[in-house]
Amino acid sequence: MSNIEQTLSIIKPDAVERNLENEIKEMFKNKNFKIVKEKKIQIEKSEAENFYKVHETKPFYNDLCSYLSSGPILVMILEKENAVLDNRELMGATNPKDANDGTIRKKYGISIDKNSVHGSDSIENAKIEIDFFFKD
Ligand code: IDP
Ligand code: MG
Repeated sequence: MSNIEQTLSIIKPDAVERNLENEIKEMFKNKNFKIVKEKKIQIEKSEAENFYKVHETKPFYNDLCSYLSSGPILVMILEKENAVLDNRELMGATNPKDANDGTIRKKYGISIDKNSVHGSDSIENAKIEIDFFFKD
Protein backbone atom coordinates (compact mmCIF):
# COMPACT_ATOMS: atom_id res chain seq x y z
CA MET A 1 0.00 0.00 0.00
CA SER A 2 1.46 3.34 -0.98
CA ASN A 3 1.05 6.48 1.03
CA ILE A 4 1.80 9.04 -1.64
CA GLU A 5 0.84 12.43 -0.27
CA GLN A 6 0.79 16.00 -1.50
CA THR A 7 1.78 19.03 0.54
CA LEU A 8 1.90 22.75 -0.08
CA SER A 9 5.24 24.51 -0.11
CA ILE A 10 5.84 28.23 -0.42
CA ILE A 11 9.18 29.85 -1.12
CA LYS A 12 8.67 33.09 0.80
CA PRO A 13 9.57 36.65 -0.30
CA ASP A 14 12.97 36.72 1.44
CA ALA A 15 14.15 33.71 -0.57
CA VAL A 16 12.60 34.74 -3.90
CA GLU A 17 14.21 38.17 -3.46
CA ARG A 18 17.61 36.49 -3.07
CA ASN A 19 17.02 34.33 -6.18
CA LEU A 20 17.11 31.11 -4.16
CA GLU A 21 14.18 29.43 -5.93
CA ASN A 22 16.26 27.04 -8.01
CA GLU A 23 18.59 26.07 -5.15
CA ILE A 24 15.63 25.33 -2.88
CA LYS A 25 13.83 23.39 -5.62
CA GLU A 26 16.99 21.30 -6.04
CA MET A 27 16.87 20.47 -2.32
CA PHE A 28 13.30 19.19 -2.77
CA LYS A 29 14.21 17.17 -5.86
CA ASN A 30 17.26 15.68 -4.13
CA LYS A 31 14.92 14.35 -1.43
CA ASN A 32 12.68 12.79 -4.11
CA PHE A 33 9.89 15.32 -4.00
CA LYS A 34 8.08 15.74 -7.30
CA ILE A 35 7.00 19.31 -8.02
CA VAL A 36 3.52 18.65 -9.39
CA LYS A 37 2.45 22.26 -9.88
CA GLU A 38 4.08 25.60 -9.27
CA LYS A 39 3.31 29.25 -9.79
CA LYS A 40 4.97 32.51 -8.92
CA ILE A 41 2.51 35.07 -7.61
CA GLN A 42 2.17 38.02 -5.31
CA ILE A 43 -0.82 37.93 -2.98
CA GLU A 44 -2.86 40.68 -1.36
CA LYS A 45 -2.58 41.19 2.38
CA SER A 46 -6.22 40.10 2.73
CA GLU A 47 -5.34 36.77 1.08
CA ALA A 48 -2.40 36.29 3.45
CA GLU A 49 -4.79 36.96 6.34
CA ASN A 50 -7.04 34.17 5.09
CA PHE A 51 -4.15 31.81 4.51
CA TYR A 52 -2.73 32.36 8.01
CA LYS A 53 -6.15 32.54 9.74
CA VAL A 54 -5.05 29.92 12.33
CA HIS A 55 -2.57 32.49 13.63
CA GLU A 56 -4.97 35.42 13.87
CA THR A 57 -4.72 35.71 17.66
CA LYS A 58 -0.91 35.67 17.66
CA PRO A 59 1.02 38.89 18.30
CA PHE A 60 2.99 38.40 15.06
CA TYR A 61 -0.10 37.90 12.86
CA ASN A 62 -0.19 41.37 11.32
CA ASP A 63 3.54 41.44 10.52
CA LEU A 64 3.36 37.89 9.18
CA CYS A 65 0.56 38.77 6.74
CA SER A 66 2.26 42.00 5.66
CA TYR A 67 5.43 40.05 5.06
CA LEU A 68 3.92 37.19 3.02
CA SER A 69 2.23 39.75 0.76
CA SER A 70 5.29 42.01 0.50
CA GLY A 71 6.77 40.46 -2.65
CA PRO A 72 6.60 37.54 -5.08
CA ILE A 73 6.34 34.01 -3.70
CA LEU A 74 6.65 30.63 -5.38
CA VAL A 75 3.86 28.23 -4.39
CA MET A 76 4.26 24.54 -5.17
CA ILE A 77 2.45 21.27 -4.75
CA LEU A 78 5.05 18.69 -3.66
CA GLU A 79 4.39 14.97 -3.91
CA LYS A 80 6.10 11.87 -2.50
CA GLU A 81 5.53 9.23 0.16
CA ASN A 82 5.04 10.94 3.54
CA ALA A 83 5.33 14.32 1.83
CA VAL A 84 3.87 16.34 4.71
CA LEU A 85 6.25 15.15 7.43
CA ASP A 86 9.25 14.77 5.12
CA ASN A 87 8.82 18.36 3.97
CA ARG A 88 8.63 19.60 7.58
CA GLU A 89 11.87 17.72 8.26
CA LEU A 90 13.60 19.16 5.20
CA MET A 91 12.41 22.69 6.09
CA GLY A 92 13.77 22.59 9.64
CA ALA A 93 12.58 24.41 12.76
CA THR A 94 10.51 27.59 12.46
CA ASN A 95 13.39 29.60 13.91
CA PRO A 96 16.44 29.11 11.64
CA LYS A 97 18.63 29.36 14.76
CA ASP A 98 17.12 26.09 15.97
CA ALA A 99 17.12 24.34 12.58
CA ASN A 100 19.27 21.24 12.02
CA ASP A 101 22.15 21.10 9.58
CA GLY A 102 21.04 20.16 6.08
CA THR A 103 17.65 21.85 6.37
CA ILE A 104 16.41 24.66 4.14
CA ARG A 105 15.89 27.07 7.02
CA LYS A 106 19.35 26.38 8.45
CA LYS A 107 20.90 27.05 5.08
CA TYR A 108 18.85 30.04 3.93
CA GLY A 109 16.66 31.34 6.77
CA ILE A 110 17.49 34.83 8.03
CA SER A 111 15.25 35.07 11.11
CA ILE A 112 12.08 33.59 12.60
CA ASP A 113 9.94 35.76 10.34
CA LYS A 114 12.17 35.60 7.25
CA ASN A 115 12.54 31.84 7.34
CA SER A 116 12.43 31.27 3.56
CA VAL A 117 9.79 28.52 3.31
CA HIS A 118 6.31 27.50 4.37
CA GLY A 119 5.11 23.90 4.52
CA SER A 120 1.76 22.38 5.48
CA ASP A 121 1.76 20.87 8.98
CA SER A 122 -0.78 18.06 8.48
CA ILE A 123 -2.44 16.09 5.69
CA GLU A 124 -5.72 17.87 6.44
CA ASN A 125 -4.14 21.34 6.22
CA ALA A 126 -2.20 20.34 3.11
CA LYS A 127 -5.52 19.70 1.33
CA ILE A 128 -6.91 23.03 2.51
CA GLU A 129 -3.76 24.94 1.52
CA ILE A 130 -3.48 23.25 -1.90
CA ASP A 131 -7.10 24.18 -2.58
CA PHE A 132 -6.43 27.73 -1.41
CA PHE A 133 -3.80 28.30 -4.10
CA PHE A 134 -4.68 25.83 -6.85
CA LYS A 135 -8.43 25.37 -6.89
CA ASP A 136 -9.57 26.49 -10.33
P1 IDP B 1 5.92 27.09 10.60
O1 IDP B 1 6.08 28.01 9.42
O2 IDP B 1 7.21 26.44 10.99
O3 IDP B 1 4.78 26.11 10.43
P2 IDP B 1 4.13 28.52 12.40
O4 IDP B 1 4.15 28.37 13.88
O5 IDP B 1 3.01 27.90 11.65
O6 IDP B 1 5.55 28.01 11.85
O7 IDP B 1 4.18 30.07 12.10
C1 IDP B 1 3.94 30.56 10.80
C2 IDP B 1 4.98 31.58 10.46
O8 IDP B 1 4.84 32.69 11.36
C3 IDP B 1 6.43 31.11 10.68
O9 IDP B 1 6.95 30.43 9.57
C4 IDP B 1 7.15 32.41 10.93
O10 IDP B 1 7.48 33.06 9.70
C5 IDP B 1 6.12 33.23 11.66
N1 IDP B 1 6.32 33.15 13.11
C6 IDP B 1 6.09 32.11 13.92
N2 IDP B 1 6.38 32.39 15.20
C7 IDP B 1 6.82 33.67 15.19
C8 IDP B 1 7.29 34.55 16.23
O11 IDP B 1 7.35 34.23 17.40
N3 IDP B 1 7.65 35.82 15.82
C9 IDP B 1 7.59 36.22 14.52
N4 IDP B 1 7.17 35.41 13.52
C10 IDP B 1 6.79 34.16 13.85
MG1 MG C 1 2.72 26.39 10.31
